[in-house]
Amino acid sequence: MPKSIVVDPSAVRKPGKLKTKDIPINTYKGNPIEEAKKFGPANLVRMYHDMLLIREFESMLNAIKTQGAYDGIKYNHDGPAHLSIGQEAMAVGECYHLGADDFIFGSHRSHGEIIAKCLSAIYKLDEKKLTEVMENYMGGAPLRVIEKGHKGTVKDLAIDYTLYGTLAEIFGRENGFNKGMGGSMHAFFAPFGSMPNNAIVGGSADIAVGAALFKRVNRRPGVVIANIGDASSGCGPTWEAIAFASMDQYHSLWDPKIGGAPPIIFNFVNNFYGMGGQTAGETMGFGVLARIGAGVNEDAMHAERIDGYNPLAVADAIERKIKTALGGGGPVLLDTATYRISGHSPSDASSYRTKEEIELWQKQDCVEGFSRYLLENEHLKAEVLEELRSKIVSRVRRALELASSLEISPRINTAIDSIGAMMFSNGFKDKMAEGEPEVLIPKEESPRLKSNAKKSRSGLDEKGNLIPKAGAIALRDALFEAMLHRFYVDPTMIAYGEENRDWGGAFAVYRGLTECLPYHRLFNAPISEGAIAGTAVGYSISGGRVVAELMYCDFMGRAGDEIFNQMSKWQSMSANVLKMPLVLRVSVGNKYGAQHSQDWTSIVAHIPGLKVMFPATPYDAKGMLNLALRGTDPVVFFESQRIYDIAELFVEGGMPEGYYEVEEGEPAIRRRGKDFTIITIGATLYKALEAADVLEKKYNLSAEIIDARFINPLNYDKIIESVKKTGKVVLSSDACERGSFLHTMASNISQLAFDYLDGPVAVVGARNWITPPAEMEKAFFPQKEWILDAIHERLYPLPGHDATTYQTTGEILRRNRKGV
Ligand SMILES: Cc1ncc(C[n+]2csc(CCOP(=O)(O)OP(=O)(O)O)c2C)c(N)n1
Ligand SMILES: [Mg+2]
Repeated sequence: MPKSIVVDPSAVRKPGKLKTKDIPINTYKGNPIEEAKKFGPANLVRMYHDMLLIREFESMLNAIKTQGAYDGIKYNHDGPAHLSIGQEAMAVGECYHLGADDFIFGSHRSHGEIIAKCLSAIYKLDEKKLTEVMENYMGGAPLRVIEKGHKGTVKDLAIDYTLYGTLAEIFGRENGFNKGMGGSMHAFFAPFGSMPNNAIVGGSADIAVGAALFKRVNRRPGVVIANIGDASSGCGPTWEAIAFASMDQYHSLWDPKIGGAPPIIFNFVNNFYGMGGQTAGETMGFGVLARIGAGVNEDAMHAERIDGYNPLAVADAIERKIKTALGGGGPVLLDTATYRISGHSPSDASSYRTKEEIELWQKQDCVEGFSRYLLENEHLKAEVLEELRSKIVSRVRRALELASSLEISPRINTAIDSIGAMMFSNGFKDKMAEGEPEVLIPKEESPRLKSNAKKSRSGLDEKGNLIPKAGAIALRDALFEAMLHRFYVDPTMIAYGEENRDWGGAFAVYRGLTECLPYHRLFNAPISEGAIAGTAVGYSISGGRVVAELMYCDFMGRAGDEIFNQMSKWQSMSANVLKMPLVLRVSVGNKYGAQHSQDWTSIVAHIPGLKVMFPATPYDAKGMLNLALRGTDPVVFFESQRIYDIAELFVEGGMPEGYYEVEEGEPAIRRRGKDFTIITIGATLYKALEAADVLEKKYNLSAEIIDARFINPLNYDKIIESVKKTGKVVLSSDACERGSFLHTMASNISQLAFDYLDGPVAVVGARNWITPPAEMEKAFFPQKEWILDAIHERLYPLPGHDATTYQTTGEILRRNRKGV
């Protein structure tokens, strides 16, 4: 418990001096004799081969982009090609000591890293394993192309396979490693440990930390490296990733047998430029990037600047840092100094740097420099070098020939919605890995379960009267039961967020979990919403189930990229190679004013690739969370703070004790009726029921109340059936009306059931204002009167009804004119 770490005022207030650790700069001293002994000539030549292969591969892409042809093969490539010409020594040196179990994540400029990583894995794997990987990947489709007429060893074949799969991906072909769904900036090949490359600057930082967390928590072999650019040092998510990776708790609170901090190395591929902005000297203030480490922890993140123009200096650093990271002493920061001779992209005129500067680096070119080193030290003869070069050119040429041909390498068939079929993995798995979940006590001994056992599972007694709140199981208990169940079934499942542990989770949903789970399965995260979501992406795509929590959905703003670009897109960008069993819990607040009380469902619904759920009853809260926690898709799980303490009022017998799931995408009919259909999302359900009571008692009219509960996917069948019966529809939720998901529903209902509608679908959302403080909230969120008045003004005049709020079409026009 953190209570064991006493914050002692006498220690805190004592004078002293903080010392920072020295950060080494370029300390590698090359010694050709030692290097020959350590690596052996064959491996040194191999490194050169890999660098040259990357150089040729990217020179080919450069020729294709700028001249439309390479070595007589014409091709027009519409997509991007961010080349790393000049940076090859960094990639090859880094990957030399890495095997298939080690992961690297990268950026938009990662073709070289993919090739270096795959080749390094190929050299280490035996032929049987290589064949198995190639035969199984995408049903062996890319292999069938590259193996045709291939002469050479299985390792040779695997190298050609890597070039072909990568290039086909860059060209957007079905035989690409990700069926062409990623393209140049997102290409990767997971079986050899080349993990997603991210077109969002710094995007890989927190995802890589999540992958390292997965390895640590689940005791999996290997280290994880985040290859991120020097300019990503200005990105908030990069800093959040560093914060998350360097938490004290890995050492102070976690069981030492877990092994310490996640094995992560932040490798800043420092080419001294963003696109056209120079980091040191212009956009950043660190002078030397490695200085960042000094501010993070006592170890200064074991930071070092290393010479990225010498593959042996890079290999040396990685070898040493792997030990630190695997030993739990990380995180590690490397500032790998390099230079891209090529422009940011082939169209870059390099107006932000001088010709002289480029020439300075060209004179020290890492590929040429290493060939001189090999020749001088007699590891390679000039004729052999020429042979090597021509073999590489023919490899690259063959890959281009095969990948550029539309007959041999077609694109996927978009006419049959094959991209749609990849938006979700739609898998269901009880546990993401075999093994027994690590827990502190047997499930039956959970104090909260015991206390739940004393409460009524229903909110109503036998006579249908409301049971006092303290005596009935509430929605927050339902969520707890779903969480507890999965924690005791899936050994990979972890949960984290702010105040998740000793506090009991925001709004007491997790109260009682601390007693059941060790630290590494339930912990407090730093106030780093981006890293909370981003690490969860990394954890889940590495094979683990995770629940991340962001307290208020308003805080999704802090995790915008991680939710909207990463969580939503990696399954489909990987062509479902990756699965994402990730549930992100967020709540819709109230009482805390404008920055804590907005319903952001529409924003999430708008982004393809996310499942979106919003239960409004305890039965659904448990059944839907159970469903989400068995799935392999990313789910944004909305909860409403207003109803955390509500008990089950709809299901006879109340919320079941045992396990059950709610059917995905199916709305729930809460009350039958024939005159109106009122559809709600979230807590507005209860306002709709109040309105329905008035309709019945005062006007003798009945409303069918439908709780959508799912936003995506959503099956409209029950809704259309209801509309056919009533002809009149009101939609209501707590989200601001403009752009709300209700309008998507209204539009769909109008298109699907136009012939059955007696009038326009009425949308009753919250006002298009800031949420005012608690005392004025009723003027903001939909109330039962708004629903009644909207019916009266827009659908069906209620005899003798006096409208007390403004719901007329004239008012809709006025509000839109004013933009409120
Ligand atoms: C979040 C984000 N902002 C801006 C961009 C546009 N952009 C693409 S690459 C780049 C420069 C990145 O520099 P660095 O991280 O040093 O990587 P390098 O290009 O030098 O490899 C920028 C600004 C982006 N892709 N993502
Ligand atoms: Mg850069």
